[in-house]
Amino acid sequence: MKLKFLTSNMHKYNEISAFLGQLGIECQWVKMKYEEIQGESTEEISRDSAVKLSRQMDDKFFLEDTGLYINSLKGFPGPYSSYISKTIGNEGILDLLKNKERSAYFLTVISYFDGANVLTFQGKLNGKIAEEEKGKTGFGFDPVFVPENCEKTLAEMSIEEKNQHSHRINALRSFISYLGIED
Ligand code: ITT
Ligand code: NA
Repeated sequence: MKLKFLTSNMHKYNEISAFLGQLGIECQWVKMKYEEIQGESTEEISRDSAVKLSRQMDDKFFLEDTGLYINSLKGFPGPYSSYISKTIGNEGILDLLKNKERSAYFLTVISYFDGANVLTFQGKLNGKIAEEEKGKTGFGFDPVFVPENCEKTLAEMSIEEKNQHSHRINALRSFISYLGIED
């Protein structure tokens, strides 16, 4: 079996293809940077992107959108995660959280175009924002995110370790279970 994953982000591709590879599923990288709407939820951004791209793709594909939701900031940056990562970055997040409660979660919404319709699948990872940046693997907010029941940030983990409980892989599990594949 083969699945097409549309993303500009090599790290996302590496995580997803490592997991699918173990199940004997080939992940084909459609490397493409696309315009996203500034939606009000990760779900809306993900779905809107897939609906628009389905008009120019002649085959089934999936993509995903991910956001970091910080509870004491009422879910910020959430759907603004791309912008915040590019502007204030991890240092800015740490500054905003001085003397604040640090629990947070990642949310990934996979949108799958099945040739006719777009279906969505969600995955979540609970955790907290670290006191300082740590680790060199991964990307984005990984150096400041410590998953629940872990001592390390996601950036101190290998892809295999991150994949054991990540938001992205939780969404992927729900997606492949819909396709009738067992992991
Ligand atoms: P696409 O081409 O797939 O859209 P992207 O890098 O633009 O790739 P997103 O819009 O989904 O991806 O990501 C929003 C922000 O969240 C962005 O700054 C990412 O670096 C960050 N991010 C996404 N997934 C992450 C993860 O697993 N760990 C840490 N940061 C992540
Ligand atoms: Na994106």
